[in-house]
Amino acid sequence: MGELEVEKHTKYIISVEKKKDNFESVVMEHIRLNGAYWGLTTLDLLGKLESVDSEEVVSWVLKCQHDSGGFGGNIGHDPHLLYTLSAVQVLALFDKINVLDIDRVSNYIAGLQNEDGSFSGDMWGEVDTRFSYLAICSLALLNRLDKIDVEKAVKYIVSCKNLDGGFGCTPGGESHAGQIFCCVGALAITGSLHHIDKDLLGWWLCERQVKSGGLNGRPEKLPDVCYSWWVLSSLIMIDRVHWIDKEKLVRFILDCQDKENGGISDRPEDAVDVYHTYFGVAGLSLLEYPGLKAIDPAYALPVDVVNGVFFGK
Ligand code: GRG
Repeated sequence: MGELEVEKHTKYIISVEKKKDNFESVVMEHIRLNGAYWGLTTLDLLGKLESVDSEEVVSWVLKCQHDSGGFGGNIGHDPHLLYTLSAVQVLALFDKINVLDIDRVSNYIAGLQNEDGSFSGDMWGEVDTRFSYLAICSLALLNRLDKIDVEKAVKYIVSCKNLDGGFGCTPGGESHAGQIFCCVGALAITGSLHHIDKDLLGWWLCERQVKSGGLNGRPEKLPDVCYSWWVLSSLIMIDRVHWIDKEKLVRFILDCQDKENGGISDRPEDAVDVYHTYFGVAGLSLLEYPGLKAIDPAYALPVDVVNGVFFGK
């Protein structure tokens, strides 16, 4: 298993940021803003954020903004809530939310709320509880939750709750750990966790741990490092994280490292990428791995960054 390869992961993240023509950069072209959030948050958790030029990052993020006020995944791309939250989070990492025209961004987000309280991800109208989380988390960080009907937003999320205690994309949709994070996160941010049966959901979530120590996203599926975030953050928010074997999960994540070139993969021996590197390090942070900054389970940002947003530095 060994230790967390902090220096190698730092080098790996910086190399992905710089390269524009390798396979990983090309397949991530349309979600580069998400990639920036994953990579930069990883660097911050590792205590290495100063290795990037913050002015360069902030000016690039602003170039991804669309006339509507929302952000695209890269310069000139269409806006979507998926990239808008990443833009807000990246700016928060550098204490630069104030460079935004906050009303313009929050009007774009609020304009995507539907009559039943749900959110569309963009102007094309797809509805998903992921988008409820993205809207609520972004507006909370922008201090503009008052622009939406929070009560209706909560009611819609609760309508996506299943008999097994979990949540799906839309009412009646299968419970999935990723959607559960979105729903629990949005309920936590809006002070609505009382809508959750914590023992029932906690039981479903802790059953996600398989023999190797890794977590899967739903029954009978393979474990994947990213669920170390989706499952663990949800368990923490409902106060049931002591129901899994933390040591075994730490071991699983560390076994997914590329110990030679840095980066973390979905499962041991697979190819690494920035997404799994982030969720591996974020999972270890939730598990209180020594030397890592603490991460907030609802806002998915380092705790000191969240405190800076709400209480000032
Ligand atoms: C700020 C951390 C953060 C998130 C933003 C976009 C979003 C909000 C959350 C996405 C939640 C989600 C649905 C995660 C699941 C991602 C994933 C691994 C999907 C794969 O699904 P399947 O069915 O995989 O291919 P399984 O593991 O079920 O086989």
